[in-house]
Amino acid sequence: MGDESGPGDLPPVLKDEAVPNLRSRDDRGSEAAVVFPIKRHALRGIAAVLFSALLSAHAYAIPQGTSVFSRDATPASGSFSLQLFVYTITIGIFIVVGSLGAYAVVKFRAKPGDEKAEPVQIFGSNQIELSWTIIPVLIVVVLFLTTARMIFAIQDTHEPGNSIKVTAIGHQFWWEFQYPQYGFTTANELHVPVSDPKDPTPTYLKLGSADVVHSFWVPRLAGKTDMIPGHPNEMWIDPSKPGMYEGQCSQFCGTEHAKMLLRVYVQSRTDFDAWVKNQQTDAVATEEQGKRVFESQACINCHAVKGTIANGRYGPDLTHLMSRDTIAAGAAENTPDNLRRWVENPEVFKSGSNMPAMNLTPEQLTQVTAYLATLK
Ligand code: HEC
Ligand SMILES: [Cu+2]
Repeated sequence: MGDESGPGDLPPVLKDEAVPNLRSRDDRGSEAAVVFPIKRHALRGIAAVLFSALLSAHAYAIPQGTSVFSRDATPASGSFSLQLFVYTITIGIFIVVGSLGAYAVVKFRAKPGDEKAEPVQIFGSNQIELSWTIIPVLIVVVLFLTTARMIFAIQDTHEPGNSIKVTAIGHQFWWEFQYPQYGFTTANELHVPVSDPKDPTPTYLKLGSADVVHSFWVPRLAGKTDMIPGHPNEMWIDPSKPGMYEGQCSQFCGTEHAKMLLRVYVQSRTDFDAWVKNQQTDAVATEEQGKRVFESQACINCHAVKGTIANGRYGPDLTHLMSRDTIAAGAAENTPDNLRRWVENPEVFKSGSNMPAMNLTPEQLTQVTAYLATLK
């Protein structure tokens, strides 16, 4: 503090003199014009809150797609109950603070004749200061502890011996799924057996990345987990109902991030075993001409087809391409027509994909497509 500091430097409210009414009469003249926009903003705010409540109620009532309110596996139910707890507390805070605010706005409005009156000047209150410091700190501590407890409950599980192991690797802009126990690799569509709560067969995933950071997210089954290059992460799911569960990369990873979709097919044990058995077999090639075109092109530097010379790892494994419902990580349905259009020019479905247009002749295209269609 400098030598000159003294009462003269204090702001007027701290001085022992009357505080001048800061608003001149002229300002007050335009009050009516100010009130209306504020009302309109308030109405818009209320409408927005109601609209989002409606959306949440909808997502809550119809648990499908990628709703964060649905829960079809243990980790998702865990985060759901935590979510409810957090919402209860935060909605409670909203109601208390909102009503106090609304009460104060109505009760302490300027009334005609107030111009000359001086409001009561209050300079601090230990009780109020302490309560609005301690209560929020307690709330934050409670939220922190319950969240930490849930994170550890989900992470520190004992992996049963009969779990399915999958290594999932994020690529720009598709997913690789390796099944080390069964010795095969597939892409974009993960198959797992349904897990009966009485005799759980959970799937444990090791998550990695071939390039940038991606994030594995199937909202109905579990929270997001990042796929970080050089830093393997883990997660598990134990879906209790058969069905198809949609997911999506949830970490911006480049131009086609939005078209990096994934599907989890939860199957009965018999269906899953049959699927595994088929994935383990080599490709049966009956389209010799198409196979020759495929193997004479750069396709084999990027794609693997088990049992042939094609063993590229840069793109998805194509050994059982036709066992998938979609191509290019959900960008298009897997039909012969779409396959042809994709190989002719991947840009038609995914303009930023890392597969180049291969400039095949129409005849070569027909042959390659016929070959791809045999990879069942
Ligand atoms: C430079 C590497 C590269 C070459 C060469 C290449 N591809 Fe691809 N291919 C990719 C990548 C990467 C993807 C995944 C694109 C995505 O989903 O973002 C892909 C995807 C595909 C898919 C969809 C697979 C799926 O399950 O989603 C098919 C089919 C395919 N390629 C066929 C071919 C054929 C046929 C050729 C040769 C004529 C070929 N590719 C040449 C890299 C390549
Ligand atoms: Cu991604």
